[in-house]
Amino acid sequence: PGVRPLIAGNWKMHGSLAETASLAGAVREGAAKAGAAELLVCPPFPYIHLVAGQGGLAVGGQDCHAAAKGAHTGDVAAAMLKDIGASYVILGHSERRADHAESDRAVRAKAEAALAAGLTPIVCVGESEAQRLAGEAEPVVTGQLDGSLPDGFAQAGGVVAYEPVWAIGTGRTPTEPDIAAIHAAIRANLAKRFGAAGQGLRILYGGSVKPGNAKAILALPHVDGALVGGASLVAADFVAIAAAA
Ligand code: G2H
Repeated sequence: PGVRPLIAGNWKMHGSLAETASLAGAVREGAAKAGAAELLVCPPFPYIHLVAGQGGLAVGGQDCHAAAKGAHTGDVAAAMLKDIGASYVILGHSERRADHAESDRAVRAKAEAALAAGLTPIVCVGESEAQRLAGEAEPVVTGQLDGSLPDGFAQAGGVVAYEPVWAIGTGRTPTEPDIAAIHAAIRANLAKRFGAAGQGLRILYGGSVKPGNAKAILALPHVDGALVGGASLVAADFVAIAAAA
């Protein structure tokens, strides 16, 4: 019952042409074992075309620009991602918020561009370790949602990813009750803002998801999938995570 889980691999800035082709092939071969979950991989921009359009796997970008086109050297438009076969785009990942000073407002503008191009945005939110220790995780996350999600988000089936910054690539994760508490707060925020449409949106957990912890995390209420970094670079691990959903 409920929504179809989404298991998304964020390949970040990893892989060569050859490695990407082989990883995508191995994930595709393993997809049969992934059960009911929807599988998504998000390669670096130059490799998206390698993976897209071959069936079995949805493909997404890791960012897009807020403008439809124009003089923005080095940037990529949402419509370009759509054009080469992407159906999703990750937006506002904490690494982009940190490396490129992306604000909630900027993320919202990008999400609007994604919706206009027919891409499903996966908007990332999450507290820092200092915010967690100060007991501010929940207001930080709901504040990011208020600022980052555009009005058309729910109607388009947008996805939220909760990624505590201190759990990313560190091997540390919040406790199960802590994950459940934030996911419940995200659900309440979505329901308050979007009504019934907010109830059916998928909320992913991200941050050091591995085959060993996936089952427990994915069984929590309001955890509708995972955004997986490091473990998504090993096809067998990624497929095992999907099988746990
Ligand atoms: C969090 C996650 C994927 P990892 O950034 O977005 O990465 O699983 O390596 O913590």
